[in-house]
Amino acid sequence: MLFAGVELWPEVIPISIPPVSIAAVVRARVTAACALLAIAPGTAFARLIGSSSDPALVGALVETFDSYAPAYFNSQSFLIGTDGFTVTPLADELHVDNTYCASFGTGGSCLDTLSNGSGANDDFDVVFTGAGVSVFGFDLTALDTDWTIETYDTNDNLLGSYLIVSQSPGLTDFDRRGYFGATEALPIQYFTARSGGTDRALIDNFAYTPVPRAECGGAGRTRLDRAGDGWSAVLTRDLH
Ligand SMILES: [Ca+2]
Ligand SMILES: [Ca+2]
Repeated sequence: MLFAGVELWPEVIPISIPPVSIAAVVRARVTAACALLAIAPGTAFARLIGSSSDPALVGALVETFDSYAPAYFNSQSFLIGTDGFTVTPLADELHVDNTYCASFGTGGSCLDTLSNGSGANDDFDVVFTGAGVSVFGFDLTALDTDWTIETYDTNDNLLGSYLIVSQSPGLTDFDRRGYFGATEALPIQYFTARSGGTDRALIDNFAYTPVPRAECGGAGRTRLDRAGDGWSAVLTRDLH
């Protein structure tokens, strides 16, 4: 283009780009995350966790039970901040013990499947707080009968079923040590532990990773704040 004999740079035609709000981006990401959580169980991620050093447990909260004095209970919550889980036997009681944990390689207090006056009591449920967990695992020792663990989502759908075989007679005495955990395609809201008999076993160093309580399908909580001349987006984690 020439003007009065002066050659100018080729005309630059401004392109009108509709502003894309960060709000829309965040909403899209929340929607994508919710879609990911809706993956059918068993199609991805679901697997047994067999060691406390499994990469899936990196950053997990760990309940050592050490802050709890020995006591029997019908139902007991174990919390770290607002996150945690509640252990409830199907009948009778369970026990926080500090006598035998160290003998089996853990320490302090641990969860003992012994009921006050009723012998071993190893049928119980564990319900996680909030939106559940993405993974959990724990030391399991002194196990002398088979356990079946079933994991469920918040809608009571079965996610996974695992058989934990007795540690004896393969292992003896204080060498009866093992680890069990699981991660699933959907958040785990609770699991059930059912025994093939009645046996006294110990659980310690219970690791779990809470699922952020971002709401899906209208239940989510995304906070968008207008700051100064531009949008700042804050995806909050609902911890109540
Ligand atoms: Ca402990
Ligand atoms: Ca036992």
